[in-house]
Amino acid sequence: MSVDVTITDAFWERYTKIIRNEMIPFQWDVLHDKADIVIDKERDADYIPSEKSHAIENLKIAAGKKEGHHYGWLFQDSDVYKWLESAANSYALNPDAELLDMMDEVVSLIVDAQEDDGYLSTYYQIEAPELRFRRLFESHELYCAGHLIEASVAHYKATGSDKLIEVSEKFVKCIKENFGSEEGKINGADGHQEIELALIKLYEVTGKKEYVDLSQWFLEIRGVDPDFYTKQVQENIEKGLSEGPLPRIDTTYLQAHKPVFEQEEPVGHAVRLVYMAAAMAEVASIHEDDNMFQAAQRLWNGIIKKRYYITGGIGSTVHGEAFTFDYDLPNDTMYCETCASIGLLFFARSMLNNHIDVEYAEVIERTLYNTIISGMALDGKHFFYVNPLEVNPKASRKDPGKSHVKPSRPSWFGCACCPPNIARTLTSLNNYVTSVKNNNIYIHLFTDFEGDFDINGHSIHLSQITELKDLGRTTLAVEGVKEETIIYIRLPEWGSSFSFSKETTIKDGYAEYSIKEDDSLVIEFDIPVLMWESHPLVRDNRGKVALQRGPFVYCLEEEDNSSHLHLSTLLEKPKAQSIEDEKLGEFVGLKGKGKKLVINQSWGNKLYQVDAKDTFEEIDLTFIPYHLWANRSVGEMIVWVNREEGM
Ligand code: FUB
Ligand code: ZN
Repeated sequence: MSVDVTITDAFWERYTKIIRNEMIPFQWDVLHDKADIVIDKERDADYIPSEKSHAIENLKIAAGKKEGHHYGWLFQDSDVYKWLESAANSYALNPDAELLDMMDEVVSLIVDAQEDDGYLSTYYQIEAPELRFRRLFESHELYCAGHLIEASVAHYKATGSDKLIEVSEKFVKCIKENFGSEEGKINGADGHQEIELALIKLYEVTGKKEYVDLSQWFLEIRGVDPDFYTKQVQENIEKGLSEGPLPRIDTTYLQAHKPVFEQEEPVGHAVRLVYMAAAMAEVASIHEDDNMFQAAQRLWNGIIKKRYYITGGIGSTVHGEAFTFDYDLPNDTMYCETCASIGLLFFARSMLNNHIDVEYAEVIERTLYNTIISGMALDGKHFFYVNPLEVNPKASRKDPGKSHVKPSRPSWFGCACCPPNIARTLTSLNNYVTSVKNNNIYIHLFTDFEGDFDINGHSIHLSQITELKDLGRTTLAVEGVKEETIIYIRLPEWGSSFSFSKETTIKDGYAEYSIKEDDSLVIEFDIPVLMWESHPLVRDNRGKVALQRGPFVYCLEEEDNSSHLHLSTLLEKPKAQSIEDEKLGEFVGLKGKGKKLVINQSWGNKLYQVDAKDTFEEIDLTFIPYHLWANRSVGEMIVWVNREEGM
């Protein structure tokens, strides 16, 4: 069943152009250590390698083309693979010779760096071949293999060349020779999930079921023996391959504390959890494995119902880049890593592959239009790793507990997982717009696209044009209809008063539109400003609201509203207003009346006062879409704003 969707929306074309014209060449320079930039540590810690990327250089050394040592994280190779995937995706959108040359250079280097038996991980090749696959709690060898596989699939789809797929298949053969339940093989999974997802993609292009089986094996072996990783290290010490003492391995951080079927709640490192859960949902859908699906659904519920930010971010703490506990959603110390929201996007998409539920589609939208694109600056050359909901630049500078909360986007990071992850994700958004289930077509996203769908052996063409100005409007034109066809169009939760030009039935958050011949449908609706409140147990948001209009969550920035944003209170529901800004471009802002506490003279030099009399001044508040913040100046920002009681 083939589906071929092209996004034609100006909103997303802006991003794909920035990525092609700015981000991909910029990241190429960084990976080649040719960019004139300062690399930031993602948080204050001496051990973070931030002098240079060295990622291409590591591959050259592994390939024997250069001499030297490995530099960077154990997973530095993955930066190159993600870059390659984004270049391939971008090439698929708009082929150009320059990009092809750049990709060819990297592909040849990877081919040359691969060992004869298929192994590839520059750190272990250069520095510690004796420890290959022997320190899986931290080695990231299969994580990097996963990114290599994903790059090879994208490269094959974009160029038709199977040069890199061959590298991937050779590596997977090596992995299969080393891992498995058979005597003498390694009976465990990589500490960082990723290969599980990638193997599904490899299956999709090769048709080889063994790759899904291997993915399932990795998922199911995880956590069966929580001591697996410690035993590996212990054995290395005993064999004289490494020195003691034994590290304390937190298996919860790796989601290896118990088998996935027994994991009742999302814990540990957020990116790992969602990459794993996405793979679980994929395997469940391919193998129609309800047990696996239920396990994935439990993790889903644990995130979305209790550990999920309004901006689509996840991960409440920098410690272990991790989940914490239910309703613990601090706004100014959180993590909300860009990669974690990207992983959540994958998870939501994979859940939709099992069955259609509007909640999965809403999460796709919320992550994408808010945290994920907040991860990049509009110049395509600066990135957030952590996406806060509240920032005070002074706190970021002076409070060691907030060193990870950057008030502006750095050019690059010692750990550069996020920048190329954004690039590969935003160049493959066509995968998130629609689904086909039981020969019915589902449209999840409110964006312009053209698509060809193979339904019951014939091709149906859809084109969707959307408008999100004063009113919402979507126009759907359908061609090639030969028999009754049902199209479901998601009615976003942020719309109201929907009207339809043709007969439709509303079912589970989607408008059901049944047609027997070519036709078109216009849906019109209001786009009210939504004032979200949090569950009362979210301590940080009591008495506050977060605003949303359309798919966008909004924020206040110091640039428009002066400093001490925490002293401002919203007095009325703001109104949408078109804004044209030199740096931000054209967008819909929100403007409304507010009041601001005046720090009156009675405070003098006092820190505390009994019966302080509050006085306020009236102010105008201007909100901008969250993803646009930190593109103009460095200043305060808040998403959750005080609201007047009874408003
Ligand atoms: O460990 C590889 C990547 O680095 C993770 O996915 C990110 O969270 C960062 O820790
Ligand atoms: Zn990241």
